Formats: sequence, structure tokens, C-alpha cells
Amino acid sequence: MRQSLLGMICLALLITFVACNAPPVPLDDIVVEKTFVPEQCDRVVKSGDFVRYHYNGMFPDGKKFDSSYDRGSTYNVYVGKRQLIEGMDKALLGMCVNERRLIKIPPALAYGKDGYGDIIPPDAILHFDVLLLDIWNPEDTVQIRTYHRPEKCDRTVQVSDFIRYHYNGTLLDGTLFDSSHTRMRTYDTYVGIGWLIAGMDQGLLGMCVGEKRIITLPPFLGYGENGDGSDIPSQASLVFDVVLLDLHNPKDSITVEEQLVPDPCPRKSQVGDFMRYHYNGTLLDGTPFDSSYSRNRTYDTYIGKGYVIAGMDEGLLSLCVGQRRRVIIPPHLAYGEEGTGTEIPGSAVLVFDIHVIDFHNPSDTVQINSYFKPDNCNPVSKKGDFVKYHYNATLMDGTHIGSTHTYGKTYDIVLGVGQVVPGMEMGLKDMCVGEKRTLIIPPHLGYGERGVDGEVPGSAVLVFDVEMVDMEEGLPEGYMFIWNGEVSPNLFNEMDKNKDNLVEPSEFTDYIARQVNEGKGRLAPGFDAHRIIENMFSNQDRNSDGKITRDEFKLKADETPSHDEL
Ligand SMILES: [Ca+2]
Ligand SMILES: [Ca+2]
Repeated sequence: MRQSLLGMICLALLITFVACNAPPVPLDDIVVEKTFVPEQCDRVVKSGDFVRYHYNGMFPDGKKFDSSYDRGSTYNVYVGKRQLIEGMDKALLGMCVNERRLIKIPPALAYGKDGYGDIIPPDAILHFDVLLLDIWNPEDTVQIRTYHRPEKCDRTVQVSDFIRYHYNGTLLDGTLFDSSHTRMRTYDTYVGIGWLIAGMDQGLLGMCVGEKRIITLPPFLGYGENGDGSDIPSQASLVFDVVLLDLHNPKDSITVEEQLVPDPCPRKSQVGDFMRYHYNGTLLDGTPFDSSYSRNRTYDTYIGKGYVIAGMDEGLLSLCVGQRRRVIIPPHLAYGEEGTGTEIPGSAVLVFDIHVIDFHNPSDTVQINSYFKPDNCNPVSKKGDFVKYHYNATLMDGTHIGSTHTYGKTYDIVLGVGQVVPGMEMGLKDMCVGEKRTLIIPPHLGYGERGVDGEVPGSAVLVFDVEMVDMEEGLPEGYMFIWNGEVSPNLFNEMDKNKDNLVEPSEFTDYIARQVNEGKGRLAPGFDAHRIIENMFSNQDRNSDGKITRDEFKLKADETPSHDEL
């Protein structure tokens, strides 16, 4: 209390003097008025520091004798080394950057009795209006202040790494001299090998992707006495506010992080396999650049054959169906210094989160796993047989495709005549009634690259769970009708029911149907009986007049002694 009261009295006296316009009393020490003190003051001037400041030099009557502003550059000088007049050496101590002081210096601490040339007369009191812009010391090192560090930090910048970062570059007083943000592109460089100013080569080490730090460096680790020739003045300390976006080393290969490995995993992907997978692609800082999910379709490709970027070719190997893996790919194994499109910048490290839907090899055949067989597994199915089976079809990831159980009836086909996809034909062969199998059908034996619109995706591997329910033996290859016993020698007469020496379609149809019903003949199972009989009739009716004559019948018989049908 007492001290502040004393201060108030002194101030009152000073004001009185000024108010009375009394003649200046010779000062015996400097007087310092702090006309502006910034809120933030991390560092103050000490003896031995180097400072940059602007000033106006005036006599007490306000007449200006010198100004750094008029010269257009700051005054740069060591403090406390007698490079300044004594009063100024004292007056600058304790000042912080952006502080402004009005300094009054008596002649004894300025130019004394002699004055200075034509500029300063003898015994002049000098006033300096000083604005401090920069402080550093030859003992300074790079100062690093991290103000954001991500939780996950597996890797930090080492010497010879290549990094991409954004920065704002300011002088110590806050003047912005450069910003990568305004250029809308990262600064991309090697670290620690002299591509950068020394202070940045040091200040960026140890950073992790996503980290934000402020790097402050003295001019001898920056642009020194010459500045950068444009926005960075001579002897300026520099402050870089940096965020690291990307980091790799040219010696890096891909990095693989397994996220989900199915167990069991009966088969792993190899060079030459064709894979369907989903992925999310991001940059190292998490910025997404592409996703198969957004297109709602898998990415389908051969692997290990150069159809995808080198890092992906490698990252897709040794995967199981259903596996989830993160693959981190350095730019030299991705899109290099150029990048691609608008989403992937040059020299970017790419992160792919992969989910394998299925894969197969073009040399794959159908995989048949017979997981149930009746004790008596005989006869087994063969080409031409009419088979009835149930199935449940899914994709490799379990996605439901279709099932006969939904309709409650079997699927019925003649084997070997192309009524189902080739893989299914193969999978249903040599199977007995009651047998159950799992069939894995690669797309080239299934629905191919096109798939089935809305049901089976292109190039999909299919899984069929099948059960043979019933089977009817087919006729020998090429036959649509056979006799079970001897053929009657009087076929024509037997057919010609009204004895007009012509066999008409109705007579023919009735006759064949009767043979089949009485078990004397057999039609190929699984086909339309009427169509077969119509074809048989047309075969005999050589002149196609709708009637078979005795001659036509004979001729046909002579021509083909081992004929197919009659
Ligand atoms: Ca007749
Ligand atoms: Ca005829």
C-alpha cells in the first residue's frame, strides 16, 4: 500500500512539471514509459541478446532526428555489448516482443557534450519511441512446443524420412510471411538431410502424423543475415506452426496390420488369383479418398499381376476369404510423386482397410465336399439322368442367393445337357440319392464376369449346399426313346389302327404312349414327352405331308439300321 501511494505522488509530480511547462531538468538516468505491453510475453530482452526493433528518435520538443521506419528496415543489434548508446543498452532490457516503450535518455547516457555530427547537438536529451520485433541469442536452439499430439503415434519423423505438412510461417511479432494453407498444398520434403533450413530439419524430427507443433528458430538456423530476399528480413527469428499430414521413408515397404483373420482359413490368396474385395481408402491423416462401399460394389481384380498399384498387389496376398486387413502403402508403391486425380496428392502414403469377399483362381475347378452319403450309395448320377435335388446357394461371405426350400419343391434337371451352369453339372455327377454335398463353384464355371442381374454379382464364387432327392436313369447318349425288349416286326401294322395304310399323328402318338405305359418302351426322362413323339413322327414322315406311308417307314428303317428311335 505504501509503495503504490508513493508511486502516485511521483506520477503527480511529473504531471505537474509537464503541465507547468517547466524547463527540462537534466536527467541523470533514463526514463522508460511502457506505452504498450502485449498480453503474451514469453521472453524478455537480456544483456547479450540480439534484437530487431523499429524506432523514431526525437528531441524533447518532438523534432525527429532519426527513424528506422524512414529507412524501411528494423534496427538490428546486440544489447549490452556497447554497440548502442549506454542509455539504449539499458532501456531495452526486460522488453518483450511487440512491446512499445518511450525511452528518454539524458546526454550522459547518449552523446554527451560532443553530440553527434550535425544530427545531435551537445548535451541533447534524446527520446526514442521503440517497438521491439525480435529477440534471439546466439546460444539459442530450436524451440519446440507441441500443442496437439494424437493418441495413436506409432511412428515419428526420423532423419531421411519424407514428409508432407502444412504450416503457417510468421516472424516473432506475428507477421505472416508464408503459409502452405493459402497455397492449398502441403509442403513436401525430406527431413534432416539439408533440404530444409537447419532449424526445420531439427524441429520436425520426432513428430507423428496429426501432431501440431510450434517451432521457433533463431535466424542462424533460418535465413540468417540475408533473409530470404522477400518476406523474411535479415536476422529474423522464425515461428512455424506445423501440422504433419504424412510420413514415410523411401526404404519403406508396405505395412500390414491384420484386423480380422477368419479361423479356419483353408485357403490363402496367391499371385494370379482373382479377388473381390471391399475397401476404404484414406490418407495417413484420415482424409478419405475412395471407398468401394460408396459405389456399392466390390473392387474385382487379378492380384500380383500389375493390375493394381504395386503395394496393393503385395497387400492382397496371403489373405483368407472374410479377412480384414489394413495395408499402408508408401507413395513409391502407390501413385508416386505425382499422385492421381484430385483426391490423392503427390507423395501421399495410402491406407487401405480391406475386406476380402472372395477369391478364386482361373484354374480352379469345382470343389466338391460330400459330407453325407447313404450306406448304399448306388446307382450314382451320370449324364442324361433326370435328377431332382434341393439346393441352398450363398456367396462365400454367406450372402443368401437362393434356395429350393423357399418354394418347397426340388429343382429337376437332365444332367449334362446344359440346363444348369457347368459347375453345377460337375458337382451333381456321381452322386446317389440321399447324398449331400457342398459345392464351391468358381465364376468361370458359374455365372461368369457378368453374374446375374440383381442376384449374383459378377465374378462371384458360389457355394451350393445340395441334396440329391430323386433320380431317374437317362437313356443312352443320343437316344430319346428306347425299346425295353425286342422290337415288334409288325410295327407299321400295329400303328395303323384304322388300316388305311397310313400312320397319322394321332395313331403314332397313341401307339408310343401305350408302349411307354405298358413298360415296353421308355422316353428320355426330363423332357416333354409330346415334343419327343412329335420329333419321332417328323423323322419318319420324310415328305412332311403329315402322314407316314409304309414306304417311308421302311426307307427310314433301311437307312439307319441302328436308328435312334424306332
Ligand atoms: Ca391309319
Ligand atoms: Ca409322308
